[in-house]
Amino acid sequence: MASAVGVVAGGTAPAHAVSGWDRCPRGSVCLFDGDGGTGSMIAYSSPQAGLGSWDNRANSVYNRTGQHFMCMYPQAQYKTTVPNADDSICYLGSGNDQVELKGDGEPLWNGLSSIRWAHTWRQAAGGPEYRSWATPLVLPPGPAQPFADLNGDGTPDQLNRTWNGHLWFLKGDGSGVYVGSGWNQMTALTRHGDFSGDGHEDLLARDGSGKLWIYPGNGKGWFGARKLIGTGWNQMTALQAAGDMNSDGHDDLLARDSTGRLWIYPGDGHGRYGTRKLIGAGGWSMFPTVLGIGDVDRDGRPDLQAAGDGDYYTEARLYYGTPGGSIAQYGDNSPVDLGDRLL
Ligand SMILES: [Ca+2]
Ligand SMILES: [Ca+2]
Ligand SMILES: [Ca+2]
Ligand SMILES: [Ca+2]
Repeated sequence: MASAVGVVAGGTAPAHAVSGWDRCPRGSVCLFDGDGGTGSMIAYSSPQAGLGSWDNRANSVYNRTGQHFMCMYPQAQYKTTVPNADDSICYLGSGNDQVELKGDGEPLWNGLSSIRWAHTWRQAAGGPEYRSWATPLVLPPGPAQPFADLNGDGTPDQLNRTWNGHLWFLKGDGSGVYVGSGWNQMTALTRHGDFSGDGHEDLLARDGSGKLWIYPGNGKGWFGARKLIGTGWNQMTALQAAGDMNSDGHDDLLARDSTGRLWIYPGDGHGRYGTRKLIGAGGWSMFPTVLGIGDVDRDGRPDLQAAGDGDYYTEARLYYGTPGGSIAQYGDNSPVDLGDRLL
């Protein structure tokens, strides 16, 4: 196998040679035919659907890849012995994990035959790179949502940036459509609005140098050629599009600066922004998340949720959009206890 490097222990060892687990090169998963990293070793740099001469031979395994998720199977092709049998081992480790395989009662007593590791659980267990997501409701086709509907089918959809910077469009049926690569260079991404004025929802992205780009949506879930909106946006610690906050018919952008103030940048419907207006005088830095959640009170103006980690629970505060394009906190100053719910 091209990616495998066989190393045979024993023979004439050079002075100060590493031994045991330490023989395993960084970036590799190593199999040993002895316990505790002893005996012969083979190192792999990529997952193995079959182990060749190492089939059923390993007694200990060292995941030194830095990738936290690994699954080990008793059959080739990442299969268990009997369908639905719980005789594979999948685990979340540190990415630097030493595993003994053949203790009494261990699932892999009869031997390891394939092994896979990845940055995400779903990939290690054989799922797709993108997050599998399906809308809980099957709705008839309807008009496009005010936002959160990139393909205009009347139902909200998602974008998923994976660990390696790939962007996927998830339309809500469990499938994923690959949009492109290189998205990890972006330090902020936000959608929820038609900023170019063509009726299709767009994506805004800030790169590492502080440039803010618009990726115009094509109405099908992916994007046309990007255009530069402006520079200097890396002074902002959060960017969030939340819809048309000031009720002028154009979707707007919210930005939090490093002193915790919240600003609205009114969109002009052509991918540019007018003079910003302060809507939060300070204190917004306590919320890691500022989220446009749509029109909660159905007054026609989009509303906001701000959420952060409290001492004992996730807390969130709801802010209603007000006439004139500002916001007002719902209720008193107490945060809402959301328990462990996700937003
Ligand atoms: Ca949709
Ligand atoms: Ca657009
Ligand atoms: Ca507006
Ligand atoms: Ca509202």
